[in-house]
Amino acid sequence: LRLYGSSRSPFVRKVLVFAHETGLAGAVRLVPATVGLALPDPALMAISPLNRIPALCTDAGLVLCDSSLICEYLDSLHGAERLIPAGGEERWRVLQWNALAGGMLEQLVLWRFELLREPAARSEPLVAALELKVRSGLARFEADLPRLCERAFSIAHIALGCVLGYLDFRFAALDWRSAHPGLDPWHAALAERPSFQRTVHHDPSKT
Ligand SMILES: N[C@@H](CCC(=O)N[C@@H](CS)C(=O)NCC(=O)O)C(=O)O
Repeated sequence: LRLYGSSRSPFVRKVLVFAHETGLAGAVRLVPATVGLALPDPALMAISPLNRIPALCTDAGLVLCDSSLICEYLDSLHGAERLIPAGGEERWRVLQWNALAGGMLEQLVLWRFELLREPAARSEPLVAALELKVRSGLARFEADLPRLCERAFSIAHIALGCVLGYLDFRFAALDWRSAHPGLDPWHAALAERPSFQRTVHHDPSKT
């Protein structure tokens, strides 16, 4: 399995954590790919038409271009307990949390790209709206945390862990721990898992 991605991407991290948790990390080879929202890369687009990472290419020639879709595929490859429940209320709860976390990551990546623009070109109303939405997502997760903790470990736990990890990586100034102290011990425990330890964000341009 070839996974196009970067150690900077929270969506790629989600897939890599999922692969570790399902015992499939050894089967996934990371192929470095760098993306920019306004810099479509024809080589990447030949694999991933929307120029997005992660993209997974299987030996059978399947190309999957969305982190949740890739996780669903990986979940079909192992014999242990599924990290995406197959059915019932459990499935929809977990997918709802995963969707919320995925949406927050999309807002954060947009926000990051906006902050990389020249200050004069930035849209302050857009930045303010992105911050509001991310903070609102965090508040929802803090309120939902007792219910999340009651459930078996799943893609929802991984996705929320990737949101908080990405905030630490790119948005330290947001100081999410002060506003949402309830999430802090949960995240600290999650970050100790080998799957998270082995996939810590890294920016090669800063080393
Ligand atoms: N919904 C997608 C989002 C993936 C995504 O937005 N990836 C970013 C990098 S973190 C990207 O490739 N952006 C480049 C672009 O949109 O051109 C997923 O879950 O994989």
